[in-house]
Amino acid sequence: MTTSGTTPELGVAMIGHAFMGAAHSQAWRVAPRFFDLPARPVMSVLAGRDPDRTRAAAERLGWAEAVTDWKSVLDRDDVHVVDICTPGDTHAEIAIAALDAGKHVLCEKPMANTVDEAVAMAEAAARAAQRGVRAMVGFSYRRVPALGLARDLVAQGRLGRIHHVRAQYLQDWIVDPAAPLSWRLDKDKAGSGALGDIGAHIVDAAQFILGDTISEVMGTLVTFVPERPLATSHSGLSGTASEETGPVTVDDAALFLARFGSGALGSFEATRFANGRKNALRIEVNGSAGSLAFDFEDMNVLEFFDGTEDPAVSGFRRILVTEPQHPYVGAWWPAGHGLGYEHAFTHQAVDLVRAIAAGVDPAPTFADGLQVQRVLAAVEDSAASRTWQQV
Ligand code: 4PW
Repeated sequence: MTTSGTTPELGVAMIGHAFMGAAHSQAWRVAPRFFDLPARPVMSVLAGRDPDRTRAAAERLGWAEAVTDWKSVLDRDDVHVVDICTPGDTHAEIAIAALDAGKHVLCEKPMANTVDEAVAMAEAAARAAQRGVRAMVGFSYRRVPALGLARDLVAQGRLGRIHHVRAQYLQDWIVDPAAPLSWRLDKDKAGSGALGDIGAHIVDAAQFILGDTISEVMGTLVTFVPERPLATSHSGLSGTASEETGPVTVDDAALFLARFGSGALGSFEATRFANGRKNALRIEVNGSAGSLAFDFEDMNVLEFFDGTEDPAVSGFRRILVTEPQHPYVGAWWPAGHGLGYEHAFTHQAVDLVRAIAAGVDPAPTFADGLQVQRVLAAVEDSAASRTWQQV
């Protein structure tokens, strides 16, 4: 951190400037304006491959400088945090180099493309932590206030002993066979398909809410459309299709059963073929004393059933998670005004800055990211062998 005036400054270098880069830029820009932070993030430099596109993105998203060599940011004294928003195939190299150079790291999910890469990253993070350098994985949905409240209710014992977790992440952006081959459909770039891109989010969300980890899985993977038009350009999740086609090398959908350490049973479904479902991250938890349910398409609501109430008047109730008492909400608007997709990224930036200033490891750590990677790998092994696999 650099001290200028009374509040120390935390220089940020972001690598990558597409969909996730835009979400992270918004977070860095907004976090110090709404939250009382112990250090002020400064959007110092944006790194990307193409000079013109990187310069244009830096201007649009609010970065002071643009560079094309990400390694150059590691030598700069005004850079304290490296924020990795690139596809998964580059996460390990960038994160390990940044941590070894003494920079704090925020890395988009899934943390890596393979367990071996994730192990090396977790080792680098453990080495760095001894020097006060912090590393965090960008599982942003755990920063949605309703999921924070869900975790609090479970931790308070309001659900009793947990029996079931039912988690789904449903999207439909490639249900059309003419949708182009984005990098998210390329195993070399993305590691896996729906499994790693969105399945990783529900694995993290479920483990976060329960405060428990998955110990065993049995799953299957499917690729419904094995060949697609190549993409000539990318925009958000989609892009423009060319005449030429290429193979889809990842899963379109992933389905698996899971056993948690506590004995709870889970079912997980991640698909980009759920026609009509745009970003439905859903999770239902059933315990001996109650249940809760969440759907990201109605993200300011948590449904809660209190099984200890008089059955004559009990039932699921919709809690509007927009009160100042709810996680993160007090920093925003008056009660009832609601938050959106981008706020979770702001909360993520806030938690990282606070952890760096406090000298503690920010959750989810790289060890947590490695554990999720092991779950994903176990699902792939299970799909290949058609057997239960230990995580
Ligand atoms: O991280 C996720 C992405 O890779 C996002 O939160 C949603 O799913 C939107 O795109 C994918």
